[in-house]
Order: sequence, then C-alpha cells, then structure tokens
Amino acid sequence: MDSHLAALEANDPDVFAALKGEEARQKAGIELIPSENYTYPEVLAALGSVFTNKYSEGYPGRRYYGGQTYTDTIENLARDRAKEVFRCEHANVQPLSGSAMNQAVYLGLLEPGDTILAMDLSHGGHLTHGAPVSHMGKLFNFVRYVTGPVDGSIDFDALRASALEHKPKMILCGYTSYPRDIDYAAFKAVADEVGAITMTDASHFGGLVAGNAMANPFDHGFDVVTTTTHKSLRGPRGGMVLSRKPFAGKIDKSVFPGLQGGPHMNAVAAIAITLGKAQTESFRQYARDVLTNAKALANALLGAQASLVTGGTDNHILVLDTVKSFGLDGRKAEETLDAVSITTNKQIIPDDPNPPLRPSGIRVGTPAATARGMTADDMERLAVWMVRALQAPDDASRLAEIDAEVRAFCEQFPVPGID
Ligand code: DSN
Repeated sequence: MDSHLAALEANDPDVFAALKGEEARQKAGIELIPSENYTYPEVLAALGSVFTNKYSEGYPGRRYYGGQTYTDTIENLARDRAKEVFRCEHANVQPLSGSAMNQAVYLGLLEPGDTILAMDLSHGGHLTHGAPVSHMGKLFNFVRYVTGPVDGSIDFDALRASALEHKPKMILCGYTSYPRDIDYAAFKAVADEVGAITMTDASHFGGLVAGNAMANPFDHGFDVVTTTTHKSLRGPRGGMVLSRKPFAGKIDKSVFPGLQGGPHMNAVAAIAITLGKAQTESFRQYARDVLTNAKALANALLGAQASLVTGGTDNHILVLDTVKSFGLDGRKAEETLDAVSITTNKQIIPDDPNPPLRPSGIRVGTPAATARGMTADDMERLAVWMVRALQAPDDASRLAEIDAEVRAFCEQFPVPGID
C-alpha cells in the first residue's frame, strides 16, 4: 500500500473503509453506465498529488500567483496534447467539469437571451442544453429539436425549418442518451444558412473521437467542441473547451475570470496524462473495441427480442426500452440488474409517458467493461444474464444464481487503477 493510503488507513479508518468498499464494488460487478469508466493508475497518482496544493489563476505565463514553474509545464502539455489529439486550434483545459465547460461557452460567445438550438433532454440532450430546470435554460432562449418518430434519428428537415424560423446564434449537437452517430456536415450546412456558431458537446464520445473511432466535428468545420475528460476518454473528472482560433480569447476569458477561479491543477495534470495515453495505438484500439462491444451487446439483446431506442447503436450507448421489452419500468429494471451486479441507469426515452424517476428505459454503455478487457463474446454472455434477470425480476433464487455467475466472471478481469 502506498504511503498516502497507509496514512488514511491509520488516521481516518471510516473514510478508508468506504474507499476500500468502493474498490470492491467496482471490481465485483459489470459497470455499464455509459458515462463511467475506469481511469489509469497514473491519473489516480496525479489526482492525489501535490498539484492539489497549488493555486494557478490565469493561464501559463500569465498567472496571478507565483510558483508556477511546474503548473505551467503541465497545463501547456495538456493544451498541446489536446490540440493534437482533437486536431483543433485552441484548447482550454481548466473547466472543473461538464456543466461549467458548457456554461463557459454560452456565456463567453453569446449574450443572455440569445437563441440556441439544442436537443430536447428526453430525446438525448443534457441538462445544460437548456432544460427548463437548469440555470442556462433560464438565461438563454433554448429552442429544442427532437428525434423523429420513425427510426428515432434526428429529423434534419424539421431542424432546418426550426433554424430558419428562430435564427439561433448557436446550433448544438452531441448528446447523453442518443445512440447514433451525428451528421456534422448536415448540422454545419444548416448553421451556415442562418449564420450560427456550431458547437458539439462530445462529453460522452470524446474518447471515441480522440481515438479516431468516431467522426471529429472539427473535420467538418465546427467552431467549438466541449468534452468531459472522465467518460470514454478515461481521465479525471474535468472538462475541456476546444475551439477554432477566432473563439479562443473569448472562451479563455469566459472560463477564467468569467466563471471560475483557480483551476484544479491536480486534474489538469491528470488530463495531460490522459491525453498522452489517447495518442497511443493501444488507446485507438480501445476506442474501436468500445464500439465493437456496443454493437455486439445490441445485437445480442435484439436477438433476445429486446427493444432498443433507434433499433441499435452507432456509438457506445444503448437505450433499452424496458417497458416494451420486459413490462418493467426503468427503475425496476435498474434495481433488478443491480441485484445481479450489473450497474446501469434508469433512462427517459423520447416522449416518455412516465416520470424521470420511473421512466420507460435504462441506458447501457460499454466504455468501462471494455477498459477491463471484456470482448464481443463477453457481451453475448452479458446479454443473456441481463435478459434472464429482467424476465424474472421477482425470482430471488434466479437473481442470486445470476449474481454468483456475474461475480465469478468478473474475477477474470483486473480493474485498471485497482489491481
Ligand atoms: N451525468 C452524465 C451522464 O451520465 O451522461 C451527464 O452529465
């Protein structure tokens, strides 16, 4: 055990016990929440390092505190690697997480009251994409587009008509529960017609873009891409705003001093490490494997007559309509899978008639399972366990039997950062 953990064990056994419990939980089951992942040991080391002691308001070379020799080094490394990995002209690596990074973009590039065209929350958008309960939804005039009723993909005719009617200053794509690829060229064409800034929130699939497994919005002329760093990218909790050069100054000012004070330099160091990893062939293979596994899981579930929103997936996410598939609401489905050590999250589906805490589906994703080394064959076994459990949610002995199988199976797969 390293000295930091030994000190924790000796001096705060309650927190130490909870930490050990969480490690055991993360090893014992299959993690399918698509926004979660297992980070690298190097990232854990940086997060727990002395960089957490340092205030670094400002940017490399222009700080408001002394003692910045090493913080400048790591922030420059993170920015340069981000630009290389995402093929963009500017990177701000200071946002504390996803919500702050999106807020910094809106507040830096737009005026309160301006119109933003973004996806409705229940169709796959995020809270910060203008959900009425969010502060951003109150500050800006969000107009929402939705997915079409036929195949559940984005209806560009309706989106274009809405853009022509509302003349948004910004058009936003990139989602948290939309399992399909994004036609960036089509978005860009609509945005150019109305003179809108183009923004992608790539939080979920940023790692898949970084690993060249999915399309890069900058290759289609997008202006701004935001991404969290802890999902498919496998880094620390944090956010980045990537952009074309003309937006750089406004975005930097918006992040600091506009929205935040001191960046979390331990997270910035960890982001630099993460982006170094993202430059390797082994990360690119990981990104491809995430997609292969998602397809394999989708096909296996479809083969068992389960109903997936949009009928499948192009990315790392599957949205399973549990009401249609098993007659279970998403909460019951989530609880049933929890009982067999398979972790998912309840999920609203497009035009869901049910409330958010008891919605009609669950959301499932493959980044974490793939980080443990699980393969397409493993996804087929996983689908069998999921279907067997969801078909008999009240059969305690069946659930116990599946749970034992899942736990035994997981023992074969070391957990990065733990084992
Ligand atoms: N909480 C994230 C997710 O699960 O998709 C989005 O913020």
